[in-house]
Amino acid sequence: MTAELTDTAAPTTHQGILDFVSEVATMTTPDRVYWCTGSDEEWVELTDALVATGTFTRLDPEKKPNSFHAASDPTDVARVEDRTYICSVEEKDAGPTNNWMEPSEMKDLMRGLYAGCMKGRTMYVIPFVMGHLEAEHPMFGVEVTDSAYVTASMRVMARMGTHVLEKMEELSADFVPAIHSVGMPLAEGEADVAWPCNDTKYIVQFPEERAIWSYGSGYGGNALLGKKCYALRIASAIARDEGWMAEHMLILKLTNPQQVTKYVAAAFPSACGKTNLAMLEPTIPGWKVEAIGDDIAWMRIGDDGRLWAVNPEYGFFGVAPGTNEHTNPNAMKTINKGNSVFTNVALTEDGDVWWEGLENMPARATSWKGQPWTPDSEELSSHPNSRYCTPIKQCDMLAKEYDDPRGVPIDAILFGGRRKTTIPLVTEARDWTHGTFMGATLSSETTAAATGAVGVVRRDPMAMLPFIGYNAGDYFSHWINMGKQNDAAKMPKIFYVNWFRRDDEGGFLWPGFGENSRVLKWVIDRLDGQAAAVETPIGHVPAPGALDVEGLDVTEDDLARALAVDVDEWKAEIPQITEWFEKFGDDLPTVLWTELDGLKARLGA
Ligand code: GTP
Ligand code: SPV
Ligand code: MN
Repeated sequence: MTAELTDTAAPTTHQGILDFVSEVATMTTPDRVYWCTGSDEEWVELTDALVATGTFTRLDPEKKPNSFHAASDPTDVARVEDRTYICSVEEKDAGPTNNWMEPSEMKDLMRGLYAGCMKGRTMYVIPFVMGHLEAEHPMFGVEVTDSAYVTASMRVMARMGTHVLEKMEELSADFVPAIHSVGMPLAEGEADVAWPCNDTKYIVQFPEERAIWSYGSGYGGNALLGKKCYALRIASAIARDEGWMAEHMLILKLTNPQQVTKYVAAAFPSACGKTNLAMLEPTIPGWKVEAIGDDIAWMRIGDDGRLWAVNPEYGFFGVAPGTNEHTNPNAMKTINKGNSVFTNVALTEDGDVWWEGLENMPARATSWKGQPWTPDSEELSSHPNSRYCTPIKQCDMLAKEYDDPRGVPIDAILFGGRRKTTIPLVTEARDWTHGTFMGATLSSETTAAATGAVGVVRRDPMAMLPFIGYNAGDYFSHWINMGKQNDAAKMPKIFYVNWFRRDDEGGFLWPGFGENSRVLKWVIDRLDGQAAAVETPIGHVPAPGALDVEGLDVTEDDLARALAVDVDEWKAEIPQITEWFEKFGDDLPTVLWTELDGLKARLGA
């Protein structure tokens, strides 16, 4: 049995959508075509079907109402960066950091894979909008997918359904056509598996055509095409053309004890703390954080010359392991309200979910791989990249500005990564260009959010390495130009943070999570010159005593080491940065070489 909803008639006269859907149906030959409405009844039908096929297990409604556990195929657990392509017309427009294939060659190859690939399945048509439906230029998409899991998840992560389709029809709107297939057709009478997928995977963006073709994976970033594929890869290419920015950034609202409000955006690589910072519960008295977004920010210059940001998403697709009442109480509250999908975590005997780092470790559970699990088991109960998928509107500390199509004016941008050494807790850039240099040279240890080795230091510019939809050299130029073409005084100040510096025993020097509010306070106070800083070769860092550590349980020594600028460690970075920049040849803005020269001179390197 497949997760099947009945055929529905096309509920639109939008010719472009009708043509797209019929073309894909002709190519992929699904048994049924179902147009999603976004209704509550549809959710019930979809989730019932997913339970019937064994993809979903319903959780105990007393614990997590209207919520489901899913376990993927063990090979389909993360983004596949080596299978992700930017198929620009010219190879140079994909740049040195993306995989590339000539678009028609890629299409021929994928048409071969797509031919008949939805046989035995339902093709779901999901009209969606990234960002607000009431935006000045709403950003529409239509995802067609043969996965009920993807359909259910898209309902949580994006504004979608009949009201979006009606608006597209009314405006005769352009849209990003997005094709997704798990790549596992079913022969007549063949039983389905709980997590259909294919060993062959392609995650393909056509930036000029603004189209997305995805094949073989059911995992979030590979399959929920509104998210990374559209809102970052395609949108970054649109943003470059139109003079705005699509970034891998959280957005938060910060209110100080004097009730002054500031807005912060922060770019950290995958699984490096965006969701946690966005939902932070400050440990310093009188400060308040409200969330606006946890993964993606679209930022445009407003009429007032400031940089205004919106979160284009509608849900959180958060890393489960490590999430608990201490590290992220607001995420816990949000998911405990229910209406959520948990993928690749453990299932407990009493119908709840569990993962490493969560309180109340169960004596027995079923691991994400479907095996009996106990605290003595050698294997993890949950995949390190297991995720919760939960509606953003359930978050009590969501700022009211989330619903404002204009977004919020950003006061500060933070870059950050996961580095055991070298990078201090916080550094302030001297100006926009220096901040762009910090972003362009951002480095971080790889995580389980993408397949491949974990813990390897790599350059991840602006935390966008896997998400820049064009030549990264041109992307750096776009960043430089955003500063040049706009009033520098009105642009956000840029900072670089690192919550992950370690001591000699491998322990974190900085306690992180809620204590990161102390760093936010210093950042905000720097904006109007209230906090003291000292100049170092790499930028301004907190002057001794300038970071509010009242009541913080950290030794003086650890604090000093967390904040330290070690000239020798920085000298060791220089050849790596040089090698990184050389990759871009003439496409690297020369001001970034100038910044590197300045850094070298200041370090005496
Ligand atoms: P993506 O959704 O993949 O883009 O990740 P993200 O950037 O939103 O990362 P997230 O906030 O989910 O954090 C990833 C992991 O880092 C989790 O296991 C967290 O518990 C851990 N983490 C987050 N913030 C901190 C921190 O301040 N200190 C330490 N030590 N760990 C943190
Ligand atoms: C990331 O990997 O940065 C994520 C999760 O936010 S995914 O949507 O799967 O890309
Ligand atoms: Mn992310």
